[in-house]
Formats: sequence, C-alpha cells, structure tokens
Amino acid sequence: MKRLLVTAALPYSNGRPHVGHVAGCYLAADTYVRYQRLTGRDVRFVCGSDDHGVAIVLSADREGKTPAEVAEYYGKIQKEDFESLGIHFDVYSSTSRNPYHAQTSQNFFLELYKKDYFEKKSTEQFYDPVKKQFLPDRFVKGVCGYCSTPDQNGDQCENCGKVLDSTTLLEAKSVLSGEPAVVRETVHWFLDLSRFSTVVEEWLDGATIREHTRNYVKGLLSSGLIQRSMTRDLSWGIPVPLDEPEAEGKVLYVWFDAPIGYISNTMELCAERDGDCQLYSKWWKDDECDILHFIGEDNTIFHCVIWIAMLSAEGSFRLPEGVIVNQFLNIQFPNKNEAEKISKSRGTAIWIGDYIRQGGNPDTLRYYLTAIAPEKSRAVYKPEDLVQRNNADLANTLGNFVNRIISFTKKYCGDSVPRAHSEQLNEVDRAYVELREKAFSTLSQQLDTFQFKPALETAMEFARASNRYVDELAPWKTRKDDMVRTEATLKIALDSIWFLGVVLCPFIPFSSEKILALFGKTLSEISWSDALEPVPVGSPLQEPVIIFQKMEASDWIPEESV
Ligand code: B3M
Ligand code: ZN
Repeated sequence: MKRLLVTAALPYSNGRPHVGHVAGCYLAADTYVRYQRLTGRDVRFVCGSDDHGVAIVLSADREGKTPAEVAEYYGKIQKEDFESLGIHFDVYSSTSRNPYHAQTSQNFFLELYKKDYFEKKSTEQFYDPVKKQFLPDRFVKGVCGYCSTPDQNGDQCENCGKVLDSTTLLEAKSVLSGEPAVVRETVHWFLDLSRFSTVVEEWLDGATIREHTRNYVKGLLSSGLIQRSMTRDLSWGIPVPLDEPEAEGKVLYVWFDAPIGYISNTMELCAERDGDCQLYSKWWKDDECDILHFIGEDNTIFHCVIWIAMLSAEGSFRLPEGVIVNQFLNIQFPNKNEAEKISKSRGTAIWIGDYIRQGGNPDTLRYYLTAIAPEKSRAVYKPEDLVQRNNADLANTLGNFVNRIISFTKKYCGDSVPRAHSEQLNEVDRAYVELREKAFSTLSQQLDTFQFKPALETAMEFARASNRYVDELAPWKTRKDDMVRTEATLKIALDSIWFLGVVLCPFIPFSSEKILALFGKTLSEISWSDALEPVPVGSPLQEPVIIFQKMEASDWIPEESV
C-alpha cells in the first residue's frame, strides 16, 4: 500500500468555521483519513490557514487590526474548532507564520521564471482614485459579465464560477471607498494556462475525481484556458522575488502561494515529527506516495487547472492522484420558504464554536453533515433535520440497539459475552450474519470510492436491520424457556454492536470509542478488518453508557436566522 498525503483546502483566516466549511471538505477528508489509517495505511493529513490575499486585508481593515493579527486570531480558532469535531490534522500551519512557506513559494516562482513560463505584461486593472490604490480581486465588486449576477467579487463569480477581470466584471465599485473603480495600467507576471491544456486533460483522464468535477473541468478546458496573472499590487503577501523595478511593491497572487502551502506545511510537519524538513520529499516526490486534495466546489479551477499547470511547469513534484470536490451546502431555517446561502454577513451561518459551546455533540453534527453530504449535488442544512436525525437515527436506532442488547445480556447472561452454538443457528441468524458481511464489503467499497454519504447509509441500514433481527427473535420471550437460543441471539447481536463500533469509527469517532469501550477496547488498537471478527466468548462486557442524548427541538432550532 502506497503512503498517502491528504490535504484539506487551507481556509482563509478571516473567519470562524461554520457548518458549510465542515461539509465542504474537512469532514470528508477526516473521514477518509480515519478509514485509511484503520486499513493500516501510512497517512499524513495536512492543513493550515490561508493568510494572504485581499480577503484578509479587508477583514483587517474592518476590524482595525493588521492582516497578520487577523490571520493569527482566526487561524487559532479554526484549529480549535476543527479539533472539537474530531477533525485532527497532523499539522495545522499558516501561510504567513510557517517558516518555510515564503522561501518555498518564491523558489517555486523563480523556477517557473527561469523556465520562461511567465510573460511580463502591462495590463489593465481596477483602480480606486480616491484611495489611490489598485483593486485586485475582492477589493472590487460588480455584476458578473457572464451570468449577470450582481454583487460579485472581482476575482470569481459565485454563481457561475467563471473567473472575472477588468473586462468581465461590470459596473465595478471599489469596496474601500464605494466609488466606481477606474481602469489603469500596471505590470504583472502572467502564466499562460493554455500551454497546459494537454497536461491538464491527461491528468484529468487518469485522476481520482468525481464525475461532476471531471465534467466541469472538461468544460473549462473546452471553453479555452487563458493567461492569468500570478502577481498582485498589494502590500500583504509574499514579495515577488525578482530584481526588476516593476516587481517593487508587488506580491505573489494568493492562489499562487496558497497551494504551495500544502508543501510548506508538510515541511513543517516533517521538521517537527521527523527532525528534518527535507523529508517532505517522501510525500511530494516519491512514487510510493499518493497525494489527494479535498476541496469545496469553488476551489475546483485552482486545484484542477492552475495547480496542475504550476506543478507540471515546476516539474519536481508529483501531480495529485486525485481531487475530491464537494458541492456547496445551503441552509434553510424553519421559518423560511427556501434555502439560502450560508453567509456571515447575511447571518445565516451556524458556527462550529457556538454549537460545541452550547453542548452540541460533535458526532451528531458529523453524522448529519455526512448524511446530507453534498457529494453529487448541492445540499441543504435544516436545523430541525439535525435534531430529528439525532433522535431517530443515533439515539433510537443505534443507541437503543446497543443499550438494550448490552443491558439485557448483562441482566440475563452475566457480565461476559455468551456463546452462540452453531447448531442453534437458524435461517434468520444466517441471513442476518450474511447481511453483515455484505454490509462490510459494500461499505469498504463505498469508502474506497469516496462515497461517504452512501457508506454511512449502509451502516445505518444495517443498524436498522439489527433492531429488526432482535425484534424477530425476541430474546425477552425466549429467555423464559430457551436460554441457549437466547444466548445465541445475544451473541450475534453483540458481534453486530462491535461491527458497528468499528465501521462507524471514521464517521462518529467519539461514539465509536464508547461502543468499543463496552468490549474493553480503544480506537487505537483496532483495524478495519476487525469489524467482522466475532467478539470472544467469555470476554467481559463493561457497563452501558448513554451514547447519544436526545436533543430537544426547542434548544436547537433557531426560529429565524440571527
Ligand atoms: N483559501 C479558499 C477558501 O477558503 C482558499 C483555499 C486555498 S486551498 C490551497 O475557500
Ligand atoms: Zn457569473
């Protein structure tokens, strides 16, 4: 098995994580990493904050802080909030504080420069005559020239995903002064992406990627790639490492340095864990390692086109084995007729920190966000749905199955695992055990192919079948005159509790830990294939604990978005 480097998109460090971020890529990446580790694979999981770019400068401006202060403040919150959901990265660094990042990015830029991949051009950019400064990317807002959606940032349309510039963003206004933006000449270094269309296409054909992503990127390729500027007129960022007068006061485009953050963060991790930052090449330059990026849909062009072009131009790093893209998560409050975008300014965000501080169970949120995961298409978060799923699926179906079997066994068979005599097994038992084996292979196959939502459904379907199995064999009735039969039912059900404890680890690790603890085991000592191992007859059963509390709708359903 090859080693595996998994990255999750580096979030901009100008805000707290909300449910949309988690559903976008962090949860899927964590679930996959947990699964791969259970199968015995050597995995490193890399993330960190994306500190450069205009978004951070604008937030700093609003909050009366420096960009570095804003980045540090939110970077810390992001790390804590992800951690509180069990999303644990091997490294959570930052593109402004990682000691290797600036140099690695500048070297990368210089390598492309030496190979003559850049074209230095005078170009037209938006300019704010009041503030006397250029307005790259989000410093300017206007109407998308492709789909006419108003209020779009100067870099990319949120609605149609197209890249915008001074000719395709209409009615542009400066975000700084609110005044109409004018167009001025300035010099920048451009990467001609059209030179890479074949490389991108070939990569795309062999890549591990969802069908909708593949089609979207094919669409981008067929409409033709253009030149894109890899530098910006901005004071916050990594200086353009060129000794030319026009490079003065310019920085690398944030989307140039951000993905290089995956590399520099790996360097930081290797320095910390292996004592040598250069060992990062084991993860980035070695055929025995695969690289997988998990991202949200709005990052597709940057990872599947520009990053692939950058990597192949630079030439010394491996191209990613795949890019796993989730679509957007929208939100619908109970008093609203339709779903809306999750947005801080519109007050429609449900923040991870708030949920946890309010006493929310991290696994409930993990469970719900995977159950509605926007894997194939956009999905809608409904607060009342979270409560309903927690109560019906987790508390009633799963929690109840575990608790009633453990309590019943302890009450009538003592404190250890009873025996199932094979001659006692009937058709119902055999069909049920077969179902478990089938569930295992389906689940494994679904996780191998990044179908987290269907995989969770497979596990839950088996939990429902387990309740039906017990109801049908009714041990509370048979115990009156057939203890051998009763023990057989309980033993088979206990094997299923163990099975669920193992296969649910990637999805709801905190609860899995509690389930495994009933058998005296911990997460760190199990592997994926243990799921089908019968629990040893005679091994002790610990006291049952409540695994899932019911949620009160009134505590958890906001009447309106605030
Ligand atoms: N910071 C965009 C985002 O947070 C961007 C991702 C960078 S990944 C290299 O959605
Ligand atoms: Zn548009």
